[in-house]
Order: sequence, then C-alpha cells, then structure tokens
Amino acid sequence: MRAWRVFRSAVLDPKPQADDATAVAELAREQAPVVWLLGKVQSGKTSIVRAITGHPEAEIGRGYQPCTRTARIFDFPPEAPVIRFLDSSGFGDAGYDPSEDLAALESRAHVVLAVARAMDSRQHELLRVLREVRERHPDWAVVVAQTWLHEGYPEGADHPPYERLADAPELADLRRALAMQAALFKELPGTGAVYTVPIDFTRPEEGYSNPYYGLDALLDALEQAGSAGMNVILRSLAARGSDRLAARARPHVLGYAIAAAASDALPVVGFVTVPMIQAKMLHSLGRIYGLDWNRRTLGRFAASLGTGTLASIGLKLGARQLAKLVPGYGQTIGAAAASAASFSVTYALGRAASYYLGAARRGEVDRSEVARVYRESLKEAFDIVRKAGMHRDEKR
Ligand SMILES: Nc1nc2c(ncn2[C@@H]2O[C@H](COP(=O)(O)OP(=O)(O)OP(=O)(O)O)[C@@H](O)[C@H]2O)c(=O)[nH]1
Ligand SMILES: [Mg+2]
Repeated sequence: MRAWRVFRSAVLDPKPQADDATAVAELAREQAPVVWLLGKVQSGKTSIVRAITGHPEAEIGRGYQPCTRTARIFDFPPEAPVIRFLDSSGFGDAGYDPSEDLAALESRAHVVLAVARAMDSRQHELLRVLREVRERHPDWAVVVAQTWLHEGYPEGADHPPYERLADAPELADLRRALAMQAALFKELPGTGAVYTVPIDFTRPEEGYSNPYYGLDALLDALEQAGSAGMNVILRSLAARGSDRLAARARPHVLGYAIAAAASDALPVVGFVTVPMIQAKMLHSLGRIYGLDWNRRTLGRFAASLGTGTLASIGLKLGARQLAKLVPGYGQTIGAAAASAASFSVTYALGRAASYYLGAARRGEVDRSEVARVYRESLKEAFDIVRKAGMHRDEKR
C-alpha cells in the first residue's frame, strides 16, 4: 500500500508543486499528435478546433502559445494534452515561409489540415505552401476541409442530409465549386493521400439545424491521415454525451493516463511517478467539478473503490495482476507492458473519480456504482491500449 500512501498525501498536499505539473504536461505533450492548421485568415481554423475539442472559442483564443515566429500552438487540455493544434498565421500576407513550422513538426506524429472556404477559388498561397510541404515530405497525408458550404446554397436553405451533398439537384453549383477546388488539391506532388471533406461549422445564431455539419466525416479523414493513436483520441473527444462536466473531464483523464504510460516508458523523466500523475489528475478533476479533495472526500472515494482496487493504484502491474484484474487480457498484453498497465489503471481511476465527483455534487454517491465504473473503465482502457497499438512491443 505504499504507492497508495504516496498518492494520498500528494492529493491532500495543500501546496501542489508547480514543477510537477509542468513535468506531467511535458510528458503528455511529447506523446500528443499535432494537427497543423493551414489556411487563409477567417477560413474557419479555430472553428474546427472548437468542434473537435468542444472547448469554447474564446478560451481556445487565450490558450494559444507562441511556438515559432509564424505559428502558435494550442494544447488540449493544457494540463495534460492529448492533442495539439499548430496554427500557422502567416496566411494572407504573401510570402509565408513554412520551413520553420515544418521543422517544429518533423520529428512528431501529426496531420496536415488545410482549411479553405468552399466558394473561395483563390487558394494559390495555400497551394504553394502545401506544394512546398509535400516536396519536402512526399508521404505526408493532407486533409483539406472545405468550409462555409452554405455560401453555395440557394437562399435560405438548410443543410441537406450529409450524403445528399453528392446528388441534391439544388446544390449543383456548390458541387461544381467543391469538385474544382478538390481537383486543385489533388494535383499536389507527392505520394501521401489527399482527403477533401466538405464541412460547415456554424454559430448557433445562424440557425442551421446542425452546427457541426460534416464533423464525423472530418474525424474519419483525420483518423485515416493520422497516427495509430489518433482514432482513440478523436473518438474520445467526440464522445460528448449530455453531461457537460463529464465531457470536460474525459480528455483530462485520457491525457493523464497517457502521461502515466509515458512515465514508465521514458526512464529519463522517471522522477515523474505514476502516483504523482494520478494525484495531479485528481486535482484537475476536482477543479472541473468544483470540489476540493480533503481527508473525508478522498476517504469516501477510496472506500467506494474497495481495498482490492486501491492496491493497484500507483503500481506497476505485472501480467499476473493484470490477468486477475481483467480476465483474458493477461496473455494479450504480455509481461513487459508496464506502461499499458499504468495507462489503464490511471484511466480507470480518473473515470471513477469523475463519476464520484459528479455524484457527490448532486449529493447522491452510490458506492457500488463507483467500483463498477472503475471495473468497466479498466476494460475500456485495455480496448484503447489495443486499438492504439500501445502494446505493440509485445508478440502478437
Ligand atoms: N457559416 C460558417 N461559418 C464559419 C465556418 N467556419 C468558420 N466560420 C465563421 O467564420 C468566422 C471565422 O472563423 P474562425 O474559425 O475564427 O476562422 P480562422 O481561420 O480561425 O480565422 P483567423 O484566426 O482570423 O485566421 C467566425 O465567425 C466563424 O463562426 C463554416 O464552416 N461555416
Ligand atoms: Mg483562428
């Protein structure tokens, strides 16, 4: 139970260490894929970030940090990023040179996301930049989001069902514009795929039936263009549900779990321990739910989890313990996958804590439900591990 004691005192620490928080964020950031946004001013770049993260636009604006001379970067969530958006701002001014932004990306997982208004045929600058990118990296996939679709609709029309974009008779003009624009991008040099995705992300006051028109198609394209872990991240972000706080908590849990996995894999930053990362996660979740952890609340949460579960918090689990926790997974994952175990336990702890905090806010904690959420989330975590290929060092 030593790990639990370390964890407990870290959660109850009245003065959380800022350095630790920075180290945890750094760990997560190292793993997070980067979406490189390229496109003219006001083409809809920030709206795409808002749609993917569910984060309010104003906070996205404030969350951007300078990165290179020509780009800013938004880490989401900032405390333990699961995804990062690099927004290159040189567009509109002729002569944007992408080399510095390219260099910032070269060694990491990323997707190039070009953004162009569907009815705006003047895309020379964007095409020039993309050509430069693909000449340097012929294999990089490019996703082109074609935005502002309704500029090509008949006056006052709402969106058709997404699949009708391809054949609705009244949209012939829009289709022609989309096809002509797509053709320009398909001519890019290089071997990587080019995906074009029509979208329209409107503000509620514009009155469209679906403010995220085409979001699913965009996520599909990003998944196909991106790294193995991308699908897990995007789907987790998209699973919003109706509970606003739970939706805010979810990416945090994923980010801290990824950081926990990374802390096992990267001995250099070994001073960032799994129990410490888990403690930081509980702090973050407490802030989201507006509840401070104290002896009493943490004690209650621990009691709901049960001692059998507590024993696994903060530990590096071996195959045997894993097999006990989740029957059937012991063999799949293999003995060496300490980081997969840390990921899973941290993820399950975070989901159980979110559930607990939500229920405590409403004043209706059902203890057995907390334990059930933990167990269910552990299974979910192992699915994520497999889908993301986190256990890929092991024999298949
Ligand atoms: N109707 C519609 N409006 C959009 C769409 N995308 C963005 N907008 C609106 O266009 C304006 C600019 O969108 P942003 O997402 O801020 O564009 P941006 O590319 O980040 O702009 P800059 O940061 O100024 O370069 C906002 O008022 C958005 O609400 C879209 O697909 N359809
Ligand atoms: Mg913007």
